[in-house]
Amino acid sequence: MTADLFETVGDARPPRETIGEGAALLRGFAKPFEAELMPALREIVRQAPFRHLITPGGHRMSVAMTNSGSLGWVSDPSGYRYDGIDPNSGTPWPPMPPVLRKLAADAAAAGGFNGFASEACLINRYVPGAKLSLHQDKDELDFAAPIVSVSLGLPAIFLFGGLKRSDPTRRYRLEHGDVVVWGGPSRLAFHGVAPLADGEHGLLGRQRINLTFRKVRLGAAGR
Ligand code: MD3
Ligand code: FE
Repeated sequence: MTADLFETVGDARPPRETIGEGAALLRGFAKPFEAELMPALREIVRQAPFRHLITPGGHRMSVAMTNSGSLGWVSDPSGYRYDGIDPNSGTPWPPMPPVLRKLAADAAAAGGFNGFASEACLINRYVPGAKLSLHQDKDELDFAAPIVSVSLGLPAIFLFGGLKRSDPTRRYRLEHGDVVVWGGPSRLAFHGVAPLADGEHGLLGRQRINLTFRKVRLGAAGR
């Protein structure tokens, strides 16, 4: 009766769910980090405020972004790239606080990837209506390392597709504290986020924050 186990204990959200080859959904994994995480994020945003990047196609993204770590993801009319310098301040991105580093490494290990040393933490902020169109994350040089994503605040509908843009997508509701580890063949899967529904979150108010931890460079140990 193992198939009935989750029903019998009344848990509709098992703690670890395999949602694709190399992709693990860890419900609530970030909750124990919450108390340390929130002030650390506030400090990053103080040093490098959220901004709406312009895509190479000239569109202003509805999601606002900033970064922490030795590298940050940026987009401007000349293209997408990783850069050690925040173009808004002309200074390095705020360093990755130990609590972020540990959350990413612990989650990666729980997802089956030991020794994950992330160099970049991209921080996305969604307000109601903001969305992220279907895309692949392929501006990194190291596809052997996973990407770890942490959802905070309002819930979002995450779209998870295949290796081709035209592949069908599955929908997952990602809630505050949920963590997903995307490695192996899932690393290059198309994915996106549906327009954020309005709501009010007890801790974060009317927004969703998503952290994505990335190892960018080949071979180099993350810093
Ligand atoms: C699947 N962020 O920043 S996190 C992104 O919720 C991004 O803000 C979304 O996609 C967000 O690039 C989704 C989940 C995610 C992140 C990276 C992936 C899923 C992924 C890389 C490969 C496959
Ligand atoms: Fe992405």
